[in-house]
Amino acid sequence: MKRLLALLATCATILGLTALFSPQAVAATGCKVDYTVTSQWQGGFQAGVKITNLGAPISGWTLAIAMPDAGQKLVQGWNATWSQSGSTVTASGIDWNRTLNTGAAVDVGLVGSFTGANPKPTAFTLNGVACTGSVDETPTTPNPGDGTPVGINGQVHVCGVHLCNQYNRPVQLRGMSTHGIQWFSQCYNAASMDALAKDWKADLLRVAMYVQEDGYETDPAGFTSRVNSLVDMAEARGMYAMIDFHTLTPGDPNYNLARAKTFFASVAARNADKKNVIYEIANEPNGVSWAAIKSYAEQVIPVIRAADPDAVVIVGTRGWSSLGVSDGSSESEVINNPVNASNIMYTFHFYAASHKDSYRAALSRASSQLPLFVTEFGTVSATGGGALDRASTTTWLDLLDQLKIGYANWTYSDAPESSAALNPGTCDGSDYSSSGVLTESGTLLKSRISTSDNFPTS
Ligand code: IDC
Repeated sequence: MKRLLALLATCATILGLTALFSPQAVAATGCKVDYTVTSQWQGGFQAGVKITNLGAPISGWTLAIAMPDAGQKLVQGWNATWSQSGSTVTASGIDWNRTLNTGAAVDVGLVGSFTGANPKPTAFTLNGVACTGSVDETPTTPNPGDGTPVGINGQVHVCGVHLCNQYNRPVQLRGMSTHGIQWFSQCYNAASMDALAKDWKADLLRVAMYVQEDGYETDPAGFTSRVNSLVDMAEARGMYAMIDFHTLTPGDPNYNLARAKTFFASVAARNADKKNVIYEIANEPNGVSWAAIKSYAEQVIPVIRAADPDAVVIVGTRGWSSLGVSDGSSESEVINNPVNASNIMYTFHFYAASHKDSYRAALSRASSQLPLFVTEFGTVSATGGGALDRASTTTWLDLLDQLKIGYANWTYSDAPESSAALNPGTCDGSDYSSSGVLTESGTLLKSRISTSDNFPTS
């Protein structure tokens, strides 16, 4: 027996399988870094950095990125504390990503400037240990041959009451909304985006950027970068990205008019050449008249059009984007007084356990008159919690499918609330694909979204 083991061990060594037999080699060591330049412009760039811990669990980390010279300057970074000394750029873990178990990964990112050519990193260390690494250039733009939603449909536009693709044929985009990116940025990384694109076969990622509640107003430049980075991650996987200016409290979008103009001028200029971006200018106006919402829209839309003339813009509606129904009004206030702009759609939201037949009737009536997009809905009550209402959700989704109205579900996150698609704790790990990570709501939505799109191509 001993001889047999020795023989096996020798064969294993020859085959490079020593780890199976030698206890010391079982624990992997070191780290892996994937550094991706997600976009680059004259004198500047943005990069995403995925750090995977291949060693023992660590409760704090510092990544050092060696640049060939000091010609590259860190401008800002996110998801870590960033600094630069000479030609070394460092990032240290923060509260929620400080602990990295074996195999766990964290996504951070930076914006930098450079003179001459953009220098590429030459080495990475994590807590002083050398990492294996890869440096990728900007991902290629989706094209028709790649079979992705953006590759097939290209730049979308409004045609009659529908959203149409590059062949001028109506399409329904089905996908998921992030939770507030100020709270759940750990959920949006390469692994979770891969799962959304490949396993869920989602067409769309809605990027919910709250303006208040520790959102955009606290760090305009940082949130703008994070939104852009998610646009790039969606683009790299052929998904549309809906940039949601997530106003909620206060409900009058005019409170944030100046911020909206600044934000949209920036993201529209930066993303003008992309085909995958849709702008949603006010999540859920509430306690405010349709006239005030329309006035806001007519000031923000020209700012977007000036930078990105061909993108679809979606306008929130009265009563938490219920077309006025939750305020005792109806879609007729919009039909009788539409926003003075072309290539726009109107928002309709519902939460299946709270909003039923009267809301479905309003959506059905409106759908023959107004281009509509369900940019957010829940399978549960309007609080985002409570029991999943399977019957109402199914009735709603069947109706949206029949009317070819696009939708995004609240939320692709592991928030501890029943509207979330992922079980609590999922975003601390790297598995977003197995069925065990899905909540009841996530299981239902994945089964709906992953069915074939059959996008028309002629
Ligand atoms: C909820 C979140 C919850 C968070 C709250 C804060 O689910 O975790 O504490 O926002 O504002 C909406 C909003 C959306 C709400 C969601 C559920 O667009 O921001 O998210 N909802 O209440 N409209 C109807 C329901």
